[in-house]
Amino acid sequence: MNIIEYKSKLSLPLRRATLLFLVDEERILLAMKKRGFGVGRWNGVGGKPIEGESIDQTAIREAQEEIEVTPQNIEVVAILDFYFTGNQDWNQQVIAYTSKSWVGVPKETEEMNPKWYSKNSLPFDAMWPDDRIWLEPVVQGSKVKGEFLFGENDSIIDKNIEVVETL
Ligand code: 8OG
Repeated sequence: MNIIEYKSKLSLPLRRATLLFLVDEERILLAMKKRGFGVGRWNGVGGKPIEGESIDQTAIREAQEEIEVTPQNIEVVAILDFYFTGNQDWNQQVIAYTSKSWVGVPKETEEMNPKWYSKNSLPFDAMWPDDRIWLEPVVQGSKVKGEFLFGENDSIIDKNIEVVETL
């Protein structure tokens, strides 16, 4: 199975979710997901839009809810389509953002436990397996479009990655 075959069988458009990373010159803020999809992994903060909300508003609200900061200058840095052979309900398009300024101090909540990492030493072994592929160029300042097809045990069975000028 490859992405083209898989997509040809899909009937619904992809649901969207956000993912946001606070960044400074040398560091990136990750957070340990304490419950739900992706539990036990370091990740950015984010989630699904609620009714009437723009996707940018979702990114900001989720940061407020999950680590109690308000991002001030969000920028889209990646658009990633994730497909799962095992369960179509997990399919989603993730809009990834960075923000170089924010109000508040990242704080642990019921959902996430934040921690700063050096951009040069991300804990990829405890992150989604695709992050090695797209987050690496993103932390170096590139913008990325990607598609990933996951098989059993979170294995990536097909992918397309493109560095782009604008998203
Ligand atoms: O609301 P929910 O708990 O489903 O949010 C899932 C979060 O995980 C959301 O911020 C999007 C993010 N996410 C995926 N897949 C991947 C992935 O493969 N890598 C990373 N880094 N984040 C992902 O849904």
